[in-house]
Amino acid sequence: MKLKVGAGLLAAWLCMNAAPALAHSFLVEATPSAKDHVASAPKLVKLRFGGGVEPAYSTISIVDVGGKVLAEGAVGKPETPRELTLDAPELAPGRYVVKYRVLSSDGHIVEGKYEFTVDPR
Ligand SMILES: [Cu+2]
Repeated sequence: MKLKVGAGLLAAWLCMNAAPALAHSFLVEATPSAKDHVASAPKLVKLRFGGGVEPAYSTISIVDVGGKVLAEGAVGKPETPRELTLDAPELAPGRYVVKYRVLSSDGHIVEGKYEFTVDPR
């Protein structure tokens, strides 16, 4: 039993550290993207992954610089199985962090985060 748990943890670790060539569902495109400066606040965050993801077991959050979660959730559509979106609340100018933790169709959890900035008008 102990061995089984250890093997599971190792598999998860391997997934998160493996090269993209191994086809796990890593983030391949994001809107707004990392380090983006956007003139007007985005209406939603859209993440596209390299493989299918399971919306029911995935979460995207928008967090302010103080660590406060402003929005959380993940919406997927059957016609775009590699994409997840999250509606954004009204965002004042400033820096924000997008965090994601998604279940890839291959059964692995993929997580990460990045920052974007809403520029002052
Ligand atoms: Cu994987």
